[in-house]
Amino acid sequence: MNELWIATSNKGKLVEFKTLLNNSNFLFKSPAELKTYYSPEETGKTFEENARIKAKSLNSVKSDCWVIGEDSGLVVDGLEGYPGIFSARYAGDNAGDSENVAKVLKMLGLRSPQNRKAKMVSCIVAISPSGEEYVCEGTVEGEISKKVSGSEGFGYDVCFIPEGESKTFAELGMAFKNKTSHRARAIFKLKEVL
Ligand code: ITT
Repeated sequence: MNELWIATSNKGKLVEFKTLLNNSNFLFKSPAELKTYYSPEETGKTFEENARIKAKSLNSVKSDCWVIGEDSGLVVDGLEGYPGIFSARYAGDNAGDSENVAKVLKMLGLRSPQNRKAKMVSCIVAISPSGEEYVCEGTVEGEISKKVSGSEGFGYDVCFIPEGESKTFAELGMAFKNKTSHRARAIFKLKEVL
């Protein structure tokens, strides 16, 4: 079976990738299985640049397989697009999900008038065994909740209400999220190139 290497150290992302790609003919691998790979610094200015940095870094040690890198995050209109590409480190380099979420709610609470419109973005860069590169992006529109709610998913799922719903992704659950999320939409495009 062909190997598909997923350049992420985020367990929540990895579970979603495996679920969403599960009917494709690949054996999924991740850098945790390599002793020689270190997560690259995300020095890009866009989701796409950072996804490419991750994909290329893993491709440099796994060039004979399909490799994908993904950069994702939350873009909040009322925070001028922040946390955006800084989503993983919004509350500081060592911040965890709950601290990042708390900072988004706090920063929005300080704004008047409040604009809670937001979107989640997933940008995947895939590199084929012959070195061709493909970019697949997905977004889901929504808004930031007033308080955290729900227990499924990861990251900002506890404070993101997708458009047309009144509950957060974390309350709506994984089956719902995997049908409608930014990552589901990006992976739908990815499946066409794999
Ligand atoms: P890798 O770079 O190793 O893939 P990471 O967690 O650092 O892992 P990113 O740089 O792409 O990943 O940062 C994404 C941030 O956005 C991180 O804080 C996630 O928790 C959050 N995020 C990404 N996808 C999300 C989702 O589907 N739901 C909620 N939050 C999400």
